Order: sequence, then structure tokens, then C-alpha cells
Amino acid sequence: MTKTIKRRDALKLALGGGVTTALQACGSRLSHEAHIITETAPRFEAALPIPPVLEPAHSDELGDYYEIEARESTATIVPGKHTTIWGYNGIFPGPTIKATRGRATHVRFTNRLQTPVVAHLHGGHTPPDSDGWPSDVIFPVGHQASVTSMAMAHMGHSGEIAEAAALKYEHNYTYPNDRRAATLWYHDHAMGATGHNVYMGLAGFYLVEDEDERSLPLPSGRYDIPLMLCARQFNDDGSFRYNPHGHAGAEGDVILVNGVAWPALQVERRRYRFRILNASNATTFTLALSSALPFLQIATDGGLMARPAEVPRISMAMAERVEVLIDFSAYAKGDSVFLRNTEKHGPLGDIMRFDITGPAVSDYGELPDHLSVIEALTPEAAVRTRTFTFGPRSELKFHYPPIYWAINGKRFDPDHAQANPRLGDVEIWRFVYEKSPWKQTHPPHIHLVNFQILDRNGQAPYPHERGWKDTLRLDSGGDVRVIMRFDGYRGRYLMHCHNLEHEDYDMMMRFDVV
Ligand SMILES: [Cu+2]
Repeated sequence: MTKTIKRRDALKLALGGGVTTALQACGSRLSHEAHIITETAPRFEAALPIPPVLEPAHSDELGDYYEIEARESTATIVPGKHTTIWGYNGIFPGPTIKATRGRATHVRFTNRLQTPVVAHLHGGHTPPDSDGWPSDVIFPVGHQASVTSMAMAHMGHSGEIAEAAALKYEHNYTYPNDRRAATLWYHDHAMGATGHNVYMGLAGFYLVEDEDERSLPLPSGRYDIPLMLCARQFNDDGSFRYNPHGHAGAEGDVILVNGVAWPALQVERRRYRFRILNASNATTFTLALSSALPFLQIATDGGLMARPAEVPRISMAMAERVEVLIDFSAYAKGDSVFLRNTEKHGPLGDIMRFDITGPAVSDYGELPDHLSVIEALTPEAAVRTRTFTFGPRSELKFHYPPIYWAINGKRFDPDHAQANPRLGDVEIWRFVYEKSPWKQTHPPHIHLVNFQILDRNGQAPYPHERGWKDTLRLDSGGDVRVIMRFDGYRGRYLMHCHNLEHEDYDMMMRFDVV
């Protein structure tokens, strides 16, 4: 047994098996295979909820200070049923944090669940101590010191012991917000439990704004809408049915939008901005409008693209974001248009419906051809290329699912960095999908940096990924090169697969910026 596994199990053991208990509870329900929501839920009747924007507890010259509690609560997702969720401030999605470039955000996370949590700002340019290292957990309020000795007994490394000994029940994360405007999100990142924690609801939007973006005639206020898409399954009592399929990945049989199945949104006949996030554990989407009209895409993971792009379909691996404009003045009053997922037929093929109302409005300015200046990183600037293969590892030849998931054949080792880029260096990282019987998408995600995709299998990147990125889609047979500069902070960071069950089962790698 490797140290990594010991450490992951130690965290579970240390908390009286909170995670294990939850998993067993799910397992005990496997006999109830009914997926009631696909049979009974009315479609396109629930109004699309918009997550509330969180107000800072206070502000001073050093930034804005927020308080967030991870806690259990209930939500109505299936009509007539209550679903137990784990929510930031008790809601799913969590409250939206709005930040301004150049002004720091300080978030104090408190844990009122029964299992350890870690918060990570996905897409953030964040110092290492605020980046949410998987074993740098926040313990549940009320857990006692005996937990510490138990955790110490299982953790073999002095650094890890120091972390466990600190046994904190809250953590103050600081986000400098020194990078351009973008749609980020915060979510759980606890060692070995991220998949379950996120499935239960620990995810929220984090929107960075800046002057460059404000100077553009983009829809704002109630015309600027975040859409968190995620696939979920339910037990017949309305509870989430977390089935990680071993550790192949927890999927779903309905796509929730901002925590509701098949919502509808009444829209005016004007332009809207949608910030779309695939917050699924293990489900990819390809988005299209039922009218076949294209999206006008304006942003990728890392903010505005150089120019808007007309794209009829947008593929989204887990954790990717796109921002699109949809001009509903192209439709007649009374029309409806559906947002579809063309990767699936049936319940997973429908996402939401837009109902067009009112007179056409065109009191917004024309969108310029150029949205933003993006520094082009060219291969000549790179000091080296590193190659990372993504694939399963099994001691048994035909074991399904694989025993664990590996990067370059290795499982996650928190004690050893597999790459040591120097601060300021530009590097090319090549991601290669290892041939295997399992064709699941692996979306590589690199913490700290924004990258640009140089090529996919020797071809140009997809039109919808030509901008700053932090996560990319790596499908079977894929061979993708990205380029980035490691700037801002030295220290330990992660690169991992954003199939959360793959991540929990070791498709994760430490790199140190030195
Ligand atoms: Cu993967």
C-alpha cells in the first residue's frame, strides 16, 4: 500500500468514517434502481434560479472579507421531494462571489459538515497556501483532538503531520484577483473525497470583473446570467444517488441548471450574456440551440477572447467554462428555444428552455470586432516541453474499473513534484491519452496558470477554445499541446484530471514552481 493511499484513508478514518459512511449509505441504496426524476419531473416548468451574490462581511483597504460555511441543508430539486445537499452557506449552487481585478478577496471557510473539506478557487492565480492543497483540510467543527493522533498515526510525513496537528476548523483563503476578468468557480478539493463532496453540492461561481470588460457594451445586471450545469442521479426518496461506478466517474440522468432540473427562463427580445460552467463530476456536454442559430462566444475559461466567435456547437469537458451571447431579438414573441446537449438523446439531451417575451430591444451598443488583447505565446518562447500521459493502471488485466488512474504511469504522490518549472519560464505541456479499453474523457486541469492550446493532434484548437484556458478536453486518442508562463508564485501546485472520481483515485500530480 502506498503512502498516498494511507493518507487518503487516514483522512476518512480520522473523521470516524464520514466519507465512508456516506458512500456506504449510497451503496445500500443501489438496489433501488428507480431514477424517479426522469419519470415524474415536469420539464421546463421550474423557473431558472440565479444564485445570490454574497455580500462581504466587511471591507477595508486590503480587500473584501467573506464568510462561508459548508453545511448540510435541503433543496427542492425533484418536485414533492426534499434532497439533502451539502451547500456553501447551505445552498446549491453556493453564493456567487463577485470580485474586482486588483482588489483582494478574503474568504473564511468554516466546516459544519461531518467530513473534512478543502476549498479551491478553480482558475484562480492564487498563492499556494490559499490554493486548497487536498490534505490541507478543514475539519468539522466539534471534532476533537483524538482525531489528530489518529490522523498522525496514519500519516507518515512530517509535513502532513504538521498540517494534521494544526487541526483547523476554518481556513482563511486569500485571492489576490490580479488576473483579468473571468468566470471562475470555487469547489471542494478534499483528498479522496472531492467527487462525493462536489456531487453533494459544494460548488459556486466566482466572477472577476475589470475595467477592460466594463468598457465593452456587454449585457450586464439581470442580462448577465451564470449557468452551472451538472449531471445528477436521485434515489426514490429524493436524495442524491452518488454512484461513482467504482471510480470510473459519477454521472447522472438529468442535467441540473443552477440546481434545478430542466428549468425555463423568460427572456426579453434582446441580447443576453450566459456564463456556462460544466460542474459535472464525469459528464461531458456538447451545447447547441434547438433553433440551430449559433452562439456568439466571447470568453473561455480565462476571460474574453480576442474577438467574438460564431460557434454552432460548444463541447465542454468537466470544469470548462464558456461565455456566450444569445440575441433573442432574432426570435418572435411567444417562441421558445431549447438549450440542448447533442451528446445524448432522451433526458440528458435537454438542458433548459428560453421563453421569448416582450418587444424587441436594441438599446445596446454594437459589439466591437476586437474584445481583448491576448498575448500570443509561441513555441519559440518555451524553454522545454513536458509530456504527460493519462491512463488507467490495473494489477489485473481485465479489472474494471481500473485499480487507479495514473499520470505518466504514477499515482498521486503529494510528497514528490513531477515537474519543477522555474518562476517566469514558458513551457509547453503535452497531454497524451493512453490507449486503453476505457474511452472516458480526461480533462487535464492545471492550477495557478492560464494556458493557450497550441494544437490538437497536430491541428488547430477548436474555435471555442481559442483563448486563455485552465482545463481542456482530452478524449480517447487525444494528443494536445498547451503553452503557458509560470508566473506569480513559487510553491506546490496540482495538475490533475477533472473527472472527479479519477482525481480521487490518483490521476493527480504535484508540480512545484521553483
Ligand atoms: Cu480522467
